[in-house]
Amino acid sequence: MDGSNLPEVRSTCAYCGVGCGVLLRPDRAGGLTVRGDPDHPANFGRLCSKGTALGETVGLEHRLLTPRAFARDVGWDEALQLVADRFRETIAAHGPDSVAFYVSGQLLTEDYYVANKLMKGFIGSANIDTNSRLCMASTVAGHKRAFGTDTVPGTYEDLDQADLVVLVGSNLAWCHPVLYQRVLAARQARGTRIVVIDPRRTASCDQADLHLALNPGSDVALFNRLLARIHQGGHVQPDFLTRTEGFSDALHAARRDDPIPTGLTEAEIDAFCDLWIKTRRVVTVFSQGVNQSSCGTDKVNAILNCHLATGRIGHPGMGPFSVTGQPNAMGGREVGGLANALACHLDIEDPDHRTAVQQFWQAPKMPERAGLKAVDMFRAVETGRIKALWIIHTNPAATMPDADRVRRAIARCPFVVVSDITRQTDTARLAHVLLPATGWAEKDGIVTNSDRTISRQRAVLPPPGQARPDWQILSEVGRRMGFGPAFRYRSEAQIFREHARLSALAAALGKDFDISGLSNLSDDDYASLTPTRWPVNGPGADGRLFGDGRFFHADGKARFVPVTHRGPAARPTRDYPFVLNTGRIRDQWHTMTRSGLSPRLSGHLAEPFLDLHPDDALRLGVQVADLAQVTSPVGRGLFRVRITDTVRPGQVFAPMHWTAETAPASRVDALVPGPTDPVSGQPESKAAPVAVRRMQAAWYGFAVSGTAIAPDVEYWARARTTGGYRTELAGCNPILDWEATARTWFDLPEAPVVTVSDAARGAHRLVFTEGARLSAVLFVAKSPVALMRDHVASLLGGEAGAVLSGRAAHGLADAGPVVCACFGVGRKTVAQAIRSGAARTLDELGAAVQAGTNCGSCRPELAELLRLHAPNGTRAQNAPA
Ligand SMILES: Nc1nc2c(c(=O)[nH]1)N[C@H]1C(S)=C(S)[C@@H](COP(=O)(O)OP(=O)(O)OC[C@H]3O[C@@H](n4cnc5c(=O)[nH]c(N)nc54)[C@H](O)[C@@H]3O)O[C@H]1N2
Ligand SMILES: Nc1nc2c(c(=O)[nH]1)N[C@H]1C(S)=C(S)[C@@H](COP(=O)(O)OP(=O)(O)OC[C@H]3O[C@@H](n4cnc5c(=O)[nH]c(N)nc54)[C@H](O)[C@@H]3O)O[C@H]1N2
Ligand code: SF4
Ligand SMILES: [Mo]
Repeated sequence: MDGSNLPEVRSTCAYCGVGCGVLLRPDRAGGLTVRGDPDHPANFGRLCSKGTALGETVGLEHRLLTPRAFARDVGWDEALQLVADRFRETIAAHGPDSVAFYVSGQLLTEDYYVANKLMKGFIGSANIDTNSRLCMASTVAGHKRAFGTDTVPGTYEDLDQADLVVLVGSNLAWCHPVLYQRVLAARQARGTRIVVIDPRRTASCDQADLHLALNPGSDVALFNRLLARIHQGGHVQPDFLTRTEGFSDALHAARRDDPIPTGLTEAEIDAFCDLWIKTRRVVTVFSQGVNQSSCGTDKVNAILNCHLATGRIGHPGMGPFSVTGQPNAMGGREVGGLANALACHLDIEDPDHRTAVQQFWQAPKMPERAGLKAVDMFRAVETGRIKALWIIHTNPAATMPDADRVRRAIARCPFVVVSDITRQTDTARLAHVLLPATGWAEKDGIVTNSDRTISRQRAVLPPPGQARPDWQILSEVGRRMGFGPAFRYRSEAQIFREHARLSALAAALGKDFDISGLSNLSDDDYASLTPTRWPVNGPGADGRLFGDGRFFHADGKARFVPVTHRGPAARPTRDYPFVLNTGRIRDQWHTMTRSGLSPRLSGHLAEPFLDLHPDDALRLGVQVADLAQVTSPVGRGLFRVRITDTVRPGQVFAPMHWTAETAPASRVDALVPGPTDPVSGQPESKAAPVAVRRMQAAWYGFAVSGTAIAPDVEYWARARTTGGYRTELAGCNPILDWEATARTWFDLPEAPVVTVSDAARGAHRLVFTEGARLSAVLFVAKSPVALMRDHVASLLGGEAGAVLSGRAAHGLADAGPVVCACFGVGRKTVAQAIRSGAARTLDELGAAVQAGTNCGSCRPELAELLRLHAPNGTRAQNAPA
């Protein structure tokens, strides 16, 4: 069917906190086309690989489409009544603190507001916490300590206008790709310098003038040195200092602190301090390398101290800039989604704030103390203190630290409700009640991005099956629990207006979060709302705050916080000599329930991996493509080894994305004990002591199949391909009958098979056909299977002939793993274009093979390939994007 005449609808990308505007056109067949919204102030038409591939992720195959209770499909009425009854009974028997909600920075503002209102205002407990505890909590706490409010002072324009951008614990090129492109554009336009502070050499280092590979957890020591140098050189701004308190204590602490723990040379530290000090327009961008740390809040304040001392805050091109991760991480902070917050930046432990909100909501009771933070919440589930738990829009059985323990705790909880769009996730498998939510393209609401810009998300597809928006599900449970009048919402617009009205009250109590200018939006205004940055009333007319020296502590001043180096809570030991760092890859989103559905996103990095330094690999006797067994005091995991000097000796890195659904032995959070920051309660997800050794596999395998397989072997990892799935396999026990085994795995009891075996070498190839078409193939070997994987995967459903060789058929080029997701250009294709001399720059590469010419997310990797493969004599140029 031709959908070209359907109008495009403006919405916001489903993924990261950049909050790019998208134009969506439904194709009438359940699909979508997506392009960047040229008018959206976050992206002006740009998108990254994930945004570009959104249309590939809206299929219904994996969707939860009906409510389920105790393993059977039920109607909404039964499901909602069951949830309401069980929560009410539990509260009646054990008090309001015996129940909890664990929610998400991916909820829309309206969903989030209703969840928070139900728990804090009507159930009367503060036991609602969010995955933002694993994400932004240290920044929230650091902002509050310094500014008296949790507010990001700057705007995205500051990145365009900066002369120096410092990325601290941020892999912006992969995690906020469109902002990274804005930084690169500024570099081209005004020569903006880039410094990266990260123990790892990441894609964000590609264009950096300086990369400081500091020791994990030592950021405080580095920024303390910077503060001392700022003072020593006479660069403190005396006027601005009058708007602050506590400078001398912070300076004293900074001077006493020693930069030795950073592991950096004096020359490196000097180069950084000199550049920072001499460049007035400096933006310090920080993210999870700062937040996810047992000293994360101190890291945040160490950075803020330097900006406060120099008055470099709230003016064009300068300021500290915490980039938010999830699409509505900021909105969650606005509605008070954390257990220690109240709506609209108000504080739960302030009696005036509590009373104001209670009156506004006409709430029966309000908790007087903060509720349980995520890690403590799941401990309380474990000990049985929490007896009913509702998990919404997040997958804690995979992403909480000590994930096996969390999984066991949830499994023991007497009553677990999970609202999700995906039928099977690590968490959904543990639910007594499963509630189907509408997904990104099917629901309306608001998100707030990293620079406080409020944007509309708009439904363009009908709700599938019986799915309902999260706010409706929450409101219906609220009504059935007996809180009728407070939850009689008819629309998202009505909820948003209520939230906006409440913000007027917060403003009257001296808070900066003020969107009261939006409280009279008509339904039509709401429907057509264009991106709007808060505060909508009050200060910050140019979108920036604090430039005027007005802060939100009682005396209107900012606070310096004295901080000293502590480093990670657990240090490497003889038994666990490595530090495990974890994080993200370019083309996957968290637990891959959505991005993992896209074949082109899955082609970039198709397997969980462990980056290991060459010296360590040599010492451990581990070779490229071996599997590594990683153990920590709390768990174990198996990962494909990549030997690379992007990590330092003694440090290893593994991505967070794989789960029991996609690679059950490779759940990285099973390894992370996650001690927490004492101030923010945020777990340390990036510095777990581990041991690494080579897995002694009896055999390795690689399979391609039309349907998903989940074999019962030590290791498997599955990824989507255009025609089906590819699965990596390995086992410790010899398998005698490969044909029988493969038939079980593929569920092909009768299909014709051709087997080629070299029993002496333990090598087998099994090719299953249906008619003349290839339906599944399995390669087995005693060592890691060497094979043109992407090529073999592409043969599925086609002629069976060529595959037995495992090499590209004559005349067919093997492209290698996808590097450019937009045009599906493989690594080998790129390397060949470079080696042939056809491409010496990124632009020439684009002209030759199209790679990097659409979203640009792959340009850092293309630049790396240019360096690697440039033929002798033609020095690859590091052309800016
Ligand atoms: N492709 C993709 N993009 C995403 C997401 C995704 O899943 N996939 N998720 C989104 C979300 S929710 C978030 S929170 C953001 C996260 O965005 P980022 O924070 O940029 O991503 P991470 O890879 O988690 O971690 C960033 C870096 O911190 C470094 N690091 C580790 N320890 C330290 C340390 O002690 N000091 C310093 N200075 N650095 C350290 C790591 O080596 C890593 O490169 O990404 C968002 N964007
Ligand atoms: N080791 C380690 N662990 C980490 C991190 C790390 O860097 N290292 N990062 C942490 C961070 S920063 C974050 S943000 C978390 C993220 O971790 P999670 O939030 O647990 O991961 P997601 O995969 O985003 O889970 C979202 C879930 O919501 C479902 N969903 C999608 N759309 C909807 C909807 O509209 N409604 C509902 N109800 N459900 C929906 C999806 O199917 C999926 O199951 O992980 C944290 N864990
Ligand atoms: S940078 Fe990419 S993932 Fe993030 S909002 Fe923009 S298009 Fe979406
Ligand atoms: Mo996050």
